[in-house]
Amino acid sequence: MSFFKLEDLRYDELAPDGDDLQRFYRGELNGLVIRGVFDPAELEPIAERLDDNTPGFEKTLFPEEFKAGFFGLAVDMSEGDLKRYAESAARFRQNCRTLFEGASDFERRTFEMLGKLSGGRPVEVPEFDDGGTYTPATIRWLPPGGYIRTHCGNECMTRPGYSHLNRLIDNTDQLSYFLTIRPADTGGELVVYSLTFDEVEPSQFSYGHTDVEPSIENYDSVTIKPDAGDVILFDGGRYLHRVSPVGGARTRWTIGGFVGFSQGGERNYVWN
Ligand SMILES: O=C(O)CCC(=O)C(=O)O
Repeated sequence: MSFFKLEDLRYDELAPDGDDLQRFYRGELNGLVIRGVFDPAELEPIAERLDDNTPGFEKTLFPEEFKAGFFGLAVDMSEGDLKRYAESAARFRQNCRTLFEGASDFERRTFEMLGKLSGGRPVEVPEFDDGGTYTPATIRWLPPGGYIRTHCGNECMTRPGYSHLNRLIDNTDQLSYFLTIRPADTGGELVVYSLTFDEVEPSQFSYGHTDVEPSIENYDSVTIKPDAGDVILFDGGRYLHRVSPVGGARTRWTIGGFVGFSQGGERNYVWN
């Protein structure tokens, strides 16, 4: 039996009051591929707009070796400058509405989906005291040759950018969610390892980031490659994971971030 409990279902099969987010926290489920959340035909024009960055998103680069980056600013990479982060989040959300014009709205559809998975709890973007908000997502940009090194979500909680968020969220875990806008022609798979964050040794950190690359292939893994329109929701907080090098001629585009419970568990937060 695999270490990773992965389920696969269609968006139109989701019950209105499922409790899958709780199942993740109880360890009954580790990954869920939700097929057909968006129509692939409405996503290809969006991928083309991203290729040209017509909405004018700001870019953040991953470390140079990844040959990749993302559109928007992620809070864990904000160096604790939450004012700059909130301003960037507002611009990202506006650009994202422009990006999805003519298709289903990204935030509306994603929150609808998460609402169905969260047993009727409210699903919200965290807010700052002055009314500014987090962004629910950023957009991963992996051109041919690009990849994302092995990492996990819960390491983000140790960074200065989480100083406000750590007072709102249940810090036991955070889940990752990604909508595939355009998959890689070849490669670009999500590889999830059996190694979990609590098993990473202090010597396996470099500048506050997990650095497990030399030994990671000793662990069991599962490989997942969702199609355009599918959402992968998985316990990327606990499980170390990476994106394998993108092959072919086209850029792989995904949009997403993190989902977690509020302290007390009465609501779910979505952020990146
Ligand atoms: O784009 C993906 O499929 C996953 C990206 C990822 O793991 C991350 O950005 O943390």
